[in-house]
Amino acid sequence: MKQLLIKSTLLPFSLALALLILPNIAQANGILGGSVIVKDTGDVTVTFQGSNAGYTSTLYFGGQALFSSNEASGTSVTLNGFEAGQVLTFSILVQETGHSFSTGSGSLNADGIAHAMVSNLEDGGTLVSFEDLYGGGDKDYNDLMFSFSNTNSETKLVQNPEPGTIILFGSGLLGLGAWRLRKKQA
Ligand SMILES: [Ca+2]
Repeated sequence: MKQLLIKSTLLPFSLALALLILPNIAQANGILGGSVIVKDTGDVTVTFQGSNAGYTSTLYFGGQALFSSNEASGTSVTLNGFEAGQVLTFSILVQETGHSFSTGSGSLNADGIAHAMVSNLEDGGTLVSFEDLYGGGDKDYNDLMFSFSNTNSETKLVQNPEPGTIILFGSGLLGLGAWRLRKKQA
């Protein structure tokens, strides 16, 4: 009976630990400096997903201004005629500072650092989150967010583990805790 009680106190602990680990895994899914690559030959729809920035920025594709961050979230533009595998470089121009930052590696940016985090979305497509301060600022990469249909990020180095892995990990901790207690009691 005593052991049963101990086990039930360990369960919330394991769950809390698993929850602590989860947000970090989700964040690791984003690839800083990743590229946006066309998946299938055809169109790409760009949708503004919102801004947490103090500054107003405009999203550009080449020389073409797509939309500004003071427009409503959900505003979208469809770009036509891409080839599968084509790398698309988007950039933001920050109105207040005049700085411009591109997707991809930092080599395209004046401060030499990557400014865009690229995540693969579950339903296909990518989410790109920009940091809008020269030098990286607070590096939270959530100042401006855009989604791109029919695209992939180029690397799959870091992936979300299967949900089953987390459950196994959690129950493993639970088992370890119970084992330790059993040993103590013996
Ligand atoms: Ca920021």
